[in-house]
Amino acid sequence: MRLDLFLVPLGLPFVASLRDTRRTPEDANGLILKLNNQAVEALENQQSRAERSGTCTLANATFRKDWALLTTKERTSYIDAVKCLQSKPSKSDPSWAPGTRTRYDDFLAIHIDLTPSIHRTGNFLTWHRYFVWTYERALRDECGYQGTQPYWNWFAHQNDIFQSPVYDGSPSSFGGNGEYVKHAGIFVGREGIPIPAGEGGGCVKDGPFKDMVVNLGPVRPGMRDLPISPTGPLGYNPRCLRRDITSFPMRDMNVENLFNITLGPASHTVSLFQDEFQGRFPDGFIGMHASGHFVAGGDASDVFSSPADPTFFLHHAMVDRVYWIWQSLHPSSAKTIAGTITMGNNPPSRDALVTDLLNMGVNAPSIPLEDAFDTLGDTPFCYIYI
Ligand SMILES: *[C@@H]1O[C@H](CO)[C@@H](O)[C@H](O)[C@H]1NC(C)=O
Ligand SMILES: *[C@@H]1O[C@H](CO)[C@@H](O)[C@H](O)[C@H]1NC(C)=O
Ligand SMILES: [Cu+2]
Repeated sequence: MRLDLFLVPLGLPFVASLRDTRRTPEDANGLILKLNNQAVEALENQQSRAERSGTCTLANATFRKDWALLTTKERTSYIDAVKCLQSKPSKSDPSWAPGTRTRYDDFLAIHIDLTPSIHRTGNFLTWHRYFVWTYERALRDECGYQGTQPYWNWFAHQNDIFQSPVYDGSPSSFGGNGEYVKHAGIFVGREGIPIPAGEGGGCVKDGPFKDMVVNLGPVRPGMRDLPISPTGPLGYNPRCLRRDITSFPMRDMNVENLFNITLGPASHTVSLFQDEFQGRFPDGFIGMHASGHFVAGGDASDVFSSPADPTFFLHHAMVDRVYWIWQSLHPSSAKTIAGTITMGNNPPSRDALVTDLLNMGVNAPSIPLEDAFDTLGDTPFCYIYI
């Protein structure tokens, strides 16, 4: 497959012209495509100037694609692999996570267990990068999936989220909304930014995950009237997958914000980038990362057990895509980190180190954080986004 077939020729002046005019393009969907092209071009330039080394290069990297651009057959092969993972027996130690039943649960369990040390921390971006990659590898190695991890493009279907091929309820989607259940709304973070209740709230009523059983959680549901798991965070609590899909949080997934974190003032350091990406909850600003979870509502709105919803991995692939774009366009900051080892430094803790290990539990060996900076080169990874 030739990479240049996917690229709109834009040239380096594109970034310069955005900076010069101090004007953001009007359309986030257009901007992300241009940024993606620009990121690939920057990598090509680094490679041709021999600023990059290692075995995985642009010539043999795999491509992660927009779910909307996959064929129906490609989508169903991904969904089949997810359902396969949900049917294979768990490998987790039951004395650690007594609630895990399936290989899918093994991913949910490690995310639940580590939540306080992988969000608003120095390892947030790299831990989630390795997590999504490990899941992609399990789909391929354990369930015969031939494709790559797709992403959910946040900037399409913002006004008609139920038309999104991710949530349209068809057999090649992740299903649509939950059954209507009267509830008091969904609340973001400890600050409790309110998201009005939508038309759902209950069990997902159509699509391939209609009968999915979620075995772990809830731990800290955004839908606060959901009872937390009586058996503890890693205990067995089988139930349906819940959603209350709403485009309300998408007000924070817009072109100004995308521009800000990729090329604008919030792109200048990793600290600004990751903090603006993860929202400023005291200001009522949810930010793109949390907004994507809250669009699905229900189980996805629980910071601990959000991977209960299989769309988690499409959302976090998009988070990783934006991180990858930012790294490619800011090579001098690409391998820097900021932040501590506790969520929002609460309780206060030491700074994260590039030698800290990214722990995947039974899903993959731990690797040092610094091995997850690059998606090419001599890392476990070998992919780019198109
Ligand atoms: C990519 O190509 C390089 C050089 O030809 C090779 O050493 C490496 O193993 C390849 N990597 C993958 C993932 O195919
Ligand atoms: C850009 O990010 C900075 C840093 O977090 C923030 O103060 C500012 O309000 C943001 N600007 C826009 C237009 O969102
Ligand atoms: Cu997470």
